[in-house]
Amino acid sequence: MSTIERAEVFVASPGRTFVTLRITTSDGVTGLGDATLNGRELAVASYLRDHLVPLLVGRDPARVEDIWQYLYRGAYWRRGPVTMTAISAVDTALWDIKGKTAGLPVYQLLGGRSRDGVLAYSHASGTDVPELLDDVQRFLDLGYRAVRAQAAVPDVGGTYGVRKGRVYEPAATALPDEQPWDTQAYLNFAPGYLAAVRERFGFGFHLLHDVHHRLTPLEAAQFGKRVEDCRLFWMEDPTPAENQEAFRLIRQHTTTPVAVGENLTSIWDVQHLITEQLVDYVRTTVAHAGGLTHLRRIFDLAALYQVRTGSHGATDLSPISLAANVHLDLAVPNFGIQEYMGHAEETTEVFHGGVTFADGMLHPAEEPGLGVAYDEKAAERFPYQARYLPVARRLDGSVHDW
Ligand code: CS2
Ligand code: MG
Repeated sequence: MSTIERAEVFVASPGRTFVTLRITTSDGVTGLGDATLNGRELAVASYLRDHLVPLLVGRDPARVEDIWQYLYRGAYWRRGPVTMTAISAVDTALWDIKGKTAGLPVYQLLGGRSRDGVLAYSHASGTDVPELLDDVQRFLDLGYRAVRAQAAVPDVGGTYGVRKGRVYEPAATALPDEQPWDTQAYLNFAPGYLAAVRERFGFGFHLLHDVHHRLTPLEAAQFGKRVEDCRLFWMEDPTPAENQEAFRLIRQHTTTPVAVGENLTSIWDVQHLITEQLVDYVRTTVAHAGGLTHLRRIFDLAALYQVRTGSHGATDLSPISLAANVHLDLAVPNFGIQEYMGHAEETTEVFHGGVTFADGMLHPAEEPGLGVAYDEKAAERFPYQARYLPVARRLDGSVHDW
């Protein structure tokens, strides 16, 4: 019987910081997992190195479910982003190994292809409306059939989602950048630029928008109502989702579809959102919601309630977890859409292979496993750099949700 011989944790910053787990079996088969938690990377690296790796060595790598249950129930302290990101990385690496051992791409182990490709959306943004419209045009020209639109709100330095450079990277400073936020200014401005996008480009593509946790439930209901004529594919994270009941109010007032879950890390965190159909898309990911083993459970629960998948796929999810998500996206019956922001040049020097984009859709590699390789030698050229996500403050100086 093959056993887990070693598990190594790599922390490097090729374009941005990534934490990568590599498990090697006694047969010499390796599996990769993404353990990146934006702004708290070293916490997960330590959780893996100091607490999980000693428990993995010597185990049977084929026992994926058993190891998941052992790491989840055996911790006593359950759930939360650090624990679940660490478990996600182990789980993903074991599925990679299972695919390589079986000689099959991982999607074949998940039920095989249910669709020809995985519909993708990317991020158009602008420091003003004309720049946003040009950026939407750019993504349509690249073949995207779904585009997210975010524009800077005049005089509000803390508007979420406005890219500087090739890819949007919010974790950009050595300490949290405290940014001003004005909800009223956002509510006065954002519906207008979403309407301007529809005005210019029509309704022949999916238009998405990320509110990014900024509104109260009532403000979110008002916003959703205001943008109904824009026929959004979804409004994302309209209000913080710790209080799942808050979404009942939004549902009572608007038919704008709702997407939630990128920062939620277990089935229990989305249980009522799904079973009460308070959301239309669940955004949980392989990277942070327990790997393929747990994410598949979330997606199966969602399928019972006509909730579709819409996994997070920002730059801080490495090519490993993005690839794993696309393998699952390809197979699940209730797939909705996959976020795809792409990665920086430096990132692709360290992570080789993974998904390909063509004609608006993503495709996983056909080789056994997940189809991603990690070049630790190249990674040495990009030593770890501490980076934090911003913190938002209202105009009166009090902390707001970023
Ligand atoms: C965003 C992310 O991609 C998204 O929908 O919410 O940019 C998010 O802010 C970052 O991934 C947080 O690390
Ligand atoms: Mg988001």
